[in-house]
Amino acid sequence: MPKVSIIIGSKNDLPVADKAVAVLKEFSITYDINVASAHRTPKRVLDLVNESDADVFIAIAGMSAALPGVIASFTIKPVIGVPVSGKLNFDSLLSVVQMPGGIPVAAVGLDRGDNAALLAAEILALSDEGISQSLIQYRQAQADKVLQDSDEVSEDV
Ligand code: RP5
Repeated sequence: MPKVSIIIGSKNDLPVADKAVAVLKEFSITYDINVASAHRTPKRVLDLVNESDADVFIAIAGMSAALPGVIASFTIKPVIGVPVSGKLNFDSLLSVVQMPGGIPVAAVGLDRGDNAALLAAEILALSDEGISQSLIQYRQAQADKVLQDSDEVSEDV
């Protein structure tokens, strides 16, 4: 059973994690979620990664967001980093994106827990036909919505 592990740096990051959870539930993807801080509980981060049976990690953190990179340093599984918005925004964004060579993190936009889960689904879909079909349907539904929206707003004056 494909699985995603979500780790948030603080309970205060939960609203961003909820966006990821909503998508994972929509695709019936198994997940777990834990709070662990790269700065406050580094040993716990290591233990969570070592003991995890997940295929993909989603790491969500704000400020000096070391969490995604630290998780990536402990595993060769894909890590998707979600920077959390705050007073500055560039702090977490750059902390997640600007990884040194050799330890990549797949970064999504500020607070984009939804995109992180979709990217995780795309990774899992490489070896899961059910998730692959769900993604195709999801894309079609998005396209249909755009056309429906266009019909609703279009005017030909
Ligand atoms: C980060 O610092 C957490 O991911 C959170 O986004 C931010 C602030 O943490 P709290 O002080 O709100 O717990 O490590």
